[in-house]
Amino acid sequence: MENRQMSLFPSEDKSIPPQQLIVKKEVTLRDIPGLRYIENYITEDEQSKLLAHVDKELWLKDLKRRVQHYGFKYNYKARKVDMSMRVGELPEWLKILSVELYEKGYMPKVADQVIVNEYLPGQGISAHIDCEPCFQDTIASLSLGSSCIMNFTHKLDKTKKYPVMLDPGSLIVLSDEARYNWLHEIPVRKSDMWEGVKYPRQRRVSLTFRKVIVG
Ligand SMILES: O=C(O)CCC(=O)C(=O)O
Repeated sequence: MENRQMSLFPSEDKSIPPQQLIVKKEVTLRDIPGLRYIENYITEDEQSKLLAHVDKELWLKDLKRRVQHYGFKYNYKARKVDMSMRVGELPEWLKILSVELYEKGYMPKVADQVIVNEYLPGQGISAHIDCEPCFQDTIASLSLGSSCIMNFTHKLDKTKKYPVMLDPGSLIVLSDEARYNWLHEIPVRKSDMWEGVKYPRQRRVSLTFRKVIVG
């Protein structure tokens, strides 16, 4: 976001409005090593600004859900990305976030590829592990607009399955085991049950940051 004056992180600075002082809580899951979940990574205001950027851009409509690809186009069918798929630098509003993810230690390198996914109620993404030869270890995904449950299933032992509630404004980071040994999916449904409460889904947009392996 150009000229962004806000930090993504809470601060003691009394001049910062209360909305930006929401506590950022990080959760790691004992059963899924390498999975980090950061609540309130960005504020509601920052979500709205990011959504405004997203909504100015063109959507690709070749999947069941709409997507946008930045940096490199990813070929879902061939599970491939190479220099011929380079579509240019990340736009400034994504570059700022990529650099922040690196500087705050969430990603070991600055991401050079971002996929924006849009999920309307009733849309999801099937269980998968992100292409191993295409992208480096750590992958980070920012949720905007709506909550949803993401299920993690161990690739060798399908009885190991854990739902993780992704709140709007949260960040999820997959590295090591979580990146390579666990499938993640967003079930196709219109609402999620979490701790006995029903959460109807609204439009959710995610920004997923990756570092491409080239050559
Ligand atoms: O929507 C998300 O948070 C995850 C997206 C995802 O898994 C993908 O693009 O491969």
